[in-house]
Amino acid sequence: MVRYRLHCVGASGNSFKVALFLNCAGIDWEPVGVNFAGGETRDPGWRAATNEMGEIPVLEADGRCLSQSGAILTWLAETHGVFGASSADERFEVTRWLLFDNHRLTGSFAAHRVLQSMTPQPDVLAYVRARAHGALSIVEKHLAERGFMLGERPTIVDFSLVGYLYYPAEETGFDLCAAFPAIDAWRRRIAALPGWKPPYEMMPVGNSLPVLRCAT
Ligand SMILES: N[C@@H](CCC(=O)N[C@@H](CS)C(=O)NCC(=O)O)C(=O)O
Repeated sequence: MVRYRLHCVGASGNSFKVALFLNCAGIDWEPVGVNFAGGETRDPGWRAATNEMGEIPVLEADGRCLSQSGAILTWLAETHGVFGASSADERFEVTRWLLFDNHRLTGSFAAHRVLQSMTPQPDVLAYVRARAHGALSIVEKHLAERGFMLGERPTIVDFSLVGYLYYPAEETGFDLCAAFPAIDAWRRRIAALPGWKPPYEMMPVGNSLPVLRCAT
């Protein structure tokens, strides 16, 4: 029996953050598809049984349903002793960047990806795009001086921040290779880790978020 079950959909970069940890750590897990487009996460029964917050990812572990990718990553790193902080200072840095990722990078980059599929008001899209560009620029500057976010080894901070950055440019609206060379080199370093796979291969399950899928 597998130890972990991850409730997810292929298009969910937040789920990919957790899947990436599990695969790179060589831990046995299986994806559990969610009918996202069909409203499963809004169903009161799903919320009562799986996640009262109505969100994926949810990691089923030891009879518990864990949610919030940053909290799950922290728990996994502590439980398995890999990809986590190795000092009090690093623990502070991990928390700092996980919060930055959630409210700033993923918070705008993922919103932009969904919004551009829904043809919103151009000024709304422009605002979210500028927020995402600003967050990417901060990460780009940080990575210009180091191999990974906390130095020269990968940690859960990298898995969190990179969560949405392997989806196709046609889908995200950002050509990272051209505009953010340090981010592009960093995501290639992460893609070279044993266990890495692109999101739709890692989580070939579930029912899509409203995003523009390209052919590949
Ligand atoms: N901060 C959360 C964000 C999770 C999240 O936004 N998940 C999306 C799918 S990628 C979701 O389930 N959204 C449901 C909703 O917004 O109603 C995390 O990191 O796990």
